[in-house]
Amino acid sequence: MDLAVVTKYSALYSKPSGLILQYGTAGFRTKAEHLDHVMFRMGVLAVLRSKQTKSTIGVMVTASHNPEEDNGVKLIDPLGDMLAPSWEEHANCLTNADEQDMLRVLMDISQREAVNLQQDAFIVIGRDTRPSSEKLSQSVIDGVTVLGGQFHDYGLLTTPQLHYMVCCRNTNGQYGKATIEGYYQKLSDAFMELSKQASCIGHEYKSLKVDCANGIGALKLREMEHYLSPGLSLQLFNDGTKGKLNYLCGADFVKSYQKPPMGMEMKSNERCCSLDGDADRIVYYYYDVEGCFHLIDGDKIATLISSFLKELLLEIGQSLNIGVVQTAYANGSSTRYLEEVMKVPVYCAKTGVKHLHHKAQEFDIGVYFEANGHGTVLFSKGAEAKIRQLAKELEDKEKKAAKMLENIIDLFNQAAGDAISDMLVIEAILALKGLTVQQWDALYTDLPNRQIKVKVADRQVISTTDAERRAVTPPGLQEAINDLVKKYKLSRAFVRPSGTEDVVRVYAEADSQESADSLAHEVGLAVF
Ligand code: NG1
Ligand code: ZN
Repeated sequence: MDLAVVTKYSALYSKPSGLILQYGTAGFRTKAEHLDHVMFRMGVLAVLRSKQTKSTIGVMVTASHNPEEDNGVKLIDPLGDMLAPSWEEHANCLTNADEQDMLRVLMDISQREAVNLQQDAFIVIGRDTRPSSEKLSQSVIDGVTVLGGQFHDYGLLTTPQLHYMVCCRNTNGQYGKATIEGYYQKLSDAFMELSKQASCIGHEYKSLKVDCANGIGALKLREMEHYLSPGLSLQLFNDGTKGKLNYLCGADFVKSYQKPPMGMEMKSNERCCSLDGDADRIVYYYYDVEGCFHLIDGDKIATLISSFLKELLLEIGQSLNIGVVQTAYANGSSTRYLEEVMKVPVYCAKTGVKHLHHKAQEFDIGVYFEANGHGTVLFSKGAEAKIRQLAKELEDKEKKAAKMLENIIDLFNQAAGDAISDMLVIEAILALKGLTVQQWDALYTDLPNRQIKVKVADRQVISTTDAERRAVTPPGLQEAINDLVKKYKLSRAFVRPSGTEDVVRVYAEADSQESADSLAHEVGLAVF
């Protein structure tokens, strides 16, 4: 195989002059019309990574919660996890190379990573419902085939479904079958088992209203619905038949604006949830009888899940260690509740699930969620084997608890945070514990908080440390933030450059909404 063949075709995918992109929190993202060359080059890079790892690699075309006009691409590594950091660097070099430097960059990557160019390569591809996604995924395929890579195009998939496919293919089907039916079957089997256990103790599922952000989640939940019946009945809103993707709806909108999505019919005390544009995030919410809106975010999801897992471990008499991983965006009340009431160790990682995933792998059971509802639970090989063995050996109450844990393991998508899988876990736990959405919400009270975006000339002038909780540059910024924070009670604030949008994000929390709002505003001014 001769790398020079790439240069013959890459001119067809010309790079807009002067455009420099960074492989950020979740791959490359920008306006869809600027991404053709990136897609072609990422197809090529995926082939090199596949040859090097002798494994199937995934390429997902999506820009998740970003506007419909945007798009993006990310590579999925052999175990279904995010691309290794050294290859993110290669992705940057390749994407930003001028046409005449392409061959040199490709040869450099191949040499440094000792890629055997004669090795076979296999790539799986998925895409979201954006109008630009189909054409862009064709550019990925062109990049794959130019280097002789084999591929399977799954077409429309949620991001976590593609992570699942990659994981299945590289573990000889041990994780599950690498088909969309295999995914539905695995999750619904586990869910229906839990469902039986819930009805044995007199609890039942009710219906759930789901805002699908006018995205892929709607299509996939429609396909999955009959696997879940009788059991859970879903009412889908913002299913893409009328509205625009992520516009005034979806998990990111609900979390950022702390209000319900457009197009959802909500009655008081009804349990509702929102997915994001590629269905890897979920948040819950409801209106109380006084008409007050309550958001149940990723932090409260992590709390519900870890307290349930802790109870089950206690019942089966196992001291497997549980750790919870959050980011700087986690509400201060959630961290306090987890540490002080639940006595669970909590760790703070940098934003982006790749960082949380990595940290969560250190525990027997690692629960990780971003406040925006992106997360999952990882079970170590040892913990999983132990639980499966106990589910066979134990008796009575202990056996039931071990079986529940076993089903929970199968219900989680351990390759990546997955809104559909998380939704089913949450629904199962609520039913098994007989909890209403209000009781779940009442675990603790969130500190009022505000997140805002600030446009600056160059967001990269801001660098941070301590899991993004303190600014290192520009000089004086952190001191200014410290002074502002001192003015408010129970307050905390930080800034960081976004990895998916050309903005600086500001987060503030304080004892009242007014204080959180004005602290965020003042810190925003300090960023200029
Ligand atoms: P950036 O734009 O780097 O803040 C956002 C989210 C991340 C993650 C990624 C990928 C916040 C504050 N940030 O990243 O948590 O979900 O998008 O979708 O929500
Ligand atoms: Zn997403």
